[in-house]
Amino acid sequence: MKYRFMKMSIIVMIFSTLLVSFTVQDVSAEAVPEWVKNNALWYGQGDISESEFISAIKFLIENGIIVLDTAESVVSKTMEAQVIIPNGNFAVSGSGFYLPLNLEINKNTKVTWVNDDSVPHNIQSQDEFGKVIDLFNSPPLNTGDRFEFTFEDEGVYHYYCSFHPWRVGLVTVQ
Ligand SMILES: [Cu+2]
Repeated sequence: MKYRFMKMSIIVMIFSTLLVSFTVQDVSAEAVPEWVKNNALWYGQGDISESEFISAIKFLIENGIIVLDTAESVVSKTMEAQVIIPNGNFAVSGSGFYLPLNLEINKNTKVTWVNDDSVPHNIQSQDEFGKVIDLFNSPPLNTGDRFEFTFEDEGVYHYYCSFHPWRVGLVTVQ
């Protein structure tokens, strides 16, 4: 009898921990189905397996009875990517291409260009015909300077450096 009381205490502890670590919306005793409550008891008594007990918890999460705190922050999290302007990028000949030359990202990714070259560069957005457009346009970036732009819409975006117009790059947003 004492052993059984201990098992019940453990179940209560498990559920208390779950309730504290998750944001629980409209928690009422009625929201938790009877079979889930029974599962907790049966699990404590060793009548059902751990995986069966976990399925019950999963049911509560999938049906919005237990709401995970992290769900919203994952969706709104901004992704990040980088383009390096490498050393030697200024030279007409040579392989100082933007790294990567065609950056492929998802929507809502913040792209940071970093000037790793020994001379200033800028980033000027262009249309598909090479005409400068007012979308993402940086001031001159000295060595070590950064420029950021967040791409919110799908498409293929062209850019170049007005000091070294032979340097062109692409950002493809899916
Ligand atoms: Cu340049």
